[in-house]
Amino acid sequence: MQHDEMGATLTAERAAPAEPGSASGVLPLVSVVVPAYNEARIIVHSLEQLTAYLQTLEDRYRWELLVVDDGSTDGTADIAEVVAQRHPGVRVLRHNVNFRLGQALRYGFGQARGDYVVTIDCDLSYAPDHIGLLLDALREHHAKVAVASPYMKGGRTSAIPFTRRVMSRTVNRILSATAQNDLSTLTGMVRAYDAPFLRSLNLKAMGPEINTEILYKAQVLRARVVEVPAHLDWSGQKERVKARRGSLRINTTTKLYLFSGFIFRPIVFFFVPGVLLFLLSCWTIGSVVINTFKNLDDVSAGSLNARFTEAVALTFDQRPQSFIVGGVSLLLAVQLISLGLLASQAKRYFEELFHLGTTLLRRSTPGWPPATQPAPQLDSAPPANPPELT
Ligand SMILES: Nc1nc2c(ncn2[C@@H]2O[C@H](COP(=O)(O)OP(=O)(O)O)[C@@H](O)[C@H]2O)c(=O)[nH]1
Ligand SMILES: [Mg+2]
Repeated sequence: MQHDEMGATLTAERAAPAEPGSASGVLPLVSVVVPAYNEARIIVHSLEQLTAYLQTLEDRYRWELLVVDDGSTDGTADIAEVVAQRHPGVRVLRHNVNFRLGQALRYGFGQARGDYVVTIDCDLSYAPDHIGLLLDALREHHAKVAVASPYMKGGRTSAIPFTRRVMSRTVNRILSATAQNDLSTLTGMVRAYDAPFLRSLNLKAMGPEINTEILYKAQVLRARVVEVPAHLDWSGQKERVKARRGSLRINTTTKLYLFSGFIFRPIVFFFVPGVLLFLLSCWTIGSVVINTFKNLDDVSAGSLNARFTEAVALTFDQRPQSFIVGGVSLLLAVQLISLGLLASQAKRYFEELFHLGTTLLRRSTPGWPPATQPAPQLDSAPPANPPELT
């Protein structure tokens, strides 16, 4: 992804990223957010695995684990509460009704107190040790987002049903192409985030498309996003695969993600068909013109104007469809290309506003800039070596 020109102020703000907790000698706090919807069958096992893993990180991090039960009807929250009694680090947040994944994650993000936030599936289709890998990558690269990526080089998948695998890969390829970044997995939820960055994003998505919304907004802000090769493994989920309402849900999610592709780069969706239609219109109108000139020799003598009119009429008699196809495709091409230009202009306005809004939000956050970072010296001369952007 690009990580270049932020506005000058934000550049200064993003310089010299502080290691959370490093100044005070307190270990950084990691908030692991686990959304759960009707996971009664596996929640105890998952939470035990996750807490056991998080305990192995305790020499480097403090942690809290937030389960966001999203109106489950199978008692998931009550069961999770039992686990929370045993582990003081576990908290259960509840929605009374199902608000869907995006809203659940946003609720979790709002409640998270950590310096870092990690999101992970309740079914542990990504093993808990991805948490450590993601946090390491985030800190090592001074990134704002680290994404677990089964689709990058070095990543892999196991036991994913064929249609699901093909669909997921295809959607990710399309998104990667439209987003013009070098990420391979844009739809995955298993990620680590720099918490202040995440809180500044003003997220809106209700559903799973929150995952692409975050990446899109990170791209607008030129934030650094890194990928970590991951292993997506469904081999422990045979029952689950059978039980799920499968295709319907995948299809809805696919549509939402493809719409995210449109948000990433709307111009592609108008421009490409527009240019194709324009080529078609050039071809048909071109053939009409050539035919008309050929017919010019065959029509009876008269003024050039009269001959030309007759030649056009003759061409129309010979191939009326070319006139219709050429005319309609030209009209549509002009419309689509104009819409593409308008959409990209609107996107630009949105990005400017989002950039401005985020800057204001960050500046109005109490405690900003963090004590561990030097306040930006707006009056001083720029540093000889520009700080690395993150
Ligand atoms: N809070 C919440 N979590 C959900 C919802 N749907 C799915 N999840 C959780 O999101 C995670 C991923 O869901 P899953 O069904 O495994 O999706 P997949 O791995 O993408 O096929 C799991 O932890 C689910 O419990 C929802 O509507 N609300
Ligand atoms: Mg899953």
